[in-house]
Amino acid sequence: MRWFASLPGNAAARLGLALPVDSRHALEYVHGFRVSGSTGSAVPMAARGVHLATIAHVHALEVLDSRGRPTVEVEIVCDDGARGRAILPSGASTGAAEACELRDGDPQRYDGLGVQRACRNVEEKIAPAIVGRNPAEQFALDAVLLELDDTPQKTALGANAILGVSLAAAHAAAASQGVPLYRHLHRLWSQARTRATQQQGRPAPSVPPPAMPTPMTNMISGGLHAGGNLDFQDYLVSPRGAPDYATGLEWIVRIYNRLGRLLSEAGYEGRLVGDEGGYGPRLANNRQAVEFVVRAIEAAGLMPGEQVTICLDVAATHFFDGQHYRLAATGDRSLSSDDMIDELESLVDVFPIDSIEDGLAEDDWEGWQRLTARLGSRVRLVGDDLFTTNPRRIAQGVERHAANAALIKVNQIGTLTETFAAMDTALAGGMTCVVSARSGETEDDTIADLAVATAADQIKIGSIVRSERLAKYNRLLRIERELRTPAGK
Ligand code: 2PG
Ligand code: MG
Repeated sequence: MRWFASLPGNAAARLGLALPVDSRHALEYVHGFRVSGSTGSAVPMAARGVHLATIAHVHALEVLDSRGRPTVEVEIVCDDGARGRAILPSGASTGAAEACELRDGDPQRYDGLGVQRACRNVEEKIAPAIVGRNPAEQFALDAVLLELDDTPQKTALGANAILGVSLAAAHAAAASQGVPLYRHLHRLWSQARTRATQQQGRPAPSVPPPAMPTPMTNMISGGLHAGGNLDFQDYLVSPRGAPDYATGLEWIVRIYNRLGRLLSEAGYEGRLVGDEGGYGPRLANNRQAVEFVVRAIEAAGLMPGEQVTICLDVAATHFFDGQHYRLAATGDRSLSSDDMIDELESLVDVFPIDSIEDGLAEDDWEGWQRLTARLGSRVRLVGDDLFTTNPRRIAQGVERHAANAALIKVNQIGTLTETFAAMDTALAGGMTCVVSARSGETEDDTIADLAVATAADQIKIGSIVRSERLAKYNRLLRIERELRTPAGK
């Protein structure tokens, strides 16, 4: 039996489903079949009297995100009463290769940012194609979505419409099976990795069980996320030495509070915050921002570098003019790629920095190669705009030795299946993964479960204030308790 037989041809090929999946593991829960017996023969669950939920209704609603901008919410209701809901995030410093966020462009409503067209696409174009399907068949469902919109950046229906359905289906499937979302996603992730390795003839990966990621948390915001003057977008901390997630979170909050006090005492803004909850002071330069964060770690009674490391999201694309990197905070300096690499190296030499995201612009591939050759053995070089969670761009990075880690943002690519493909490509190429929120967020906490399910190295949610961020941090606290608690307690 070819489990992908019911997929539309093109979509199956795009998702890399050209091979029959015959392993016991991969057949489990696929298309309503469970493997039974040592021979691995598939027995339809329906034939054994197990009811398979099907999608009965798909609703879309225009709601608001943390910046007060419209975004898409999708709710899927199954015939067994199970429901799943997802609300889409939105970026400010976006990469050019990101999937399309479809906006209405009607200046009379929300300054053109309305998403009513995307909502209509969900209810009028996508819903008829997926009603009656089992939401647990994520790969088949995503293949249908990709068949409906086969444009490279999902410009026909909008990635906000497509991803809303893809994620809401996962929530509905988890609810229908009575399992936490991270368990359901872990099962899908295992299947995705098995399938990819079979297709590419790689040795089967060992897929670790669900595990807590280390947070990477915004302390000071600059760039496009805050009104200050700093060129770099995020100055973050990561509690690498914390014994567990809950302890790490307490450290982060302590550092954040100490930092606010230090900034205020020095006469800088230490209360008002940027889009992601980081402080937005007008400091003299990028270096001073890092110095403040180091002092805050020390003021919290923690050891910089040992217990807590510093991470940067330079977001260099937004100050690259095609030729030069224009650093305004430090006297309007105009730097070449090599100057920029020198600048980053000089920071790594002095401060306990172990991760730099988007240190160079999204299409400066040669620069990225030199940056990776120079600093790749000392720090994690994370591609965000560079990769846009796109498996093809990540594969290019692996091939060219550009970056050694991938930022994973579900709305940059637009389906769960493609997100898994991006993560698989990164891991198979020796990169680590950082699951990330966007600067525009909501109460949706899906990425917490995604990071746990895939045992991602780190998660980047923004700061530890504002409830759209805390929804994820708090979800992680609950998951950590669940993972520690024996079943049924
Ligand atoms: C980033 C993200 C989150 P945005 O650059 O990593 O910090 O920002 O969502 O604006 O792209
Ligand atoms: Mg970034």
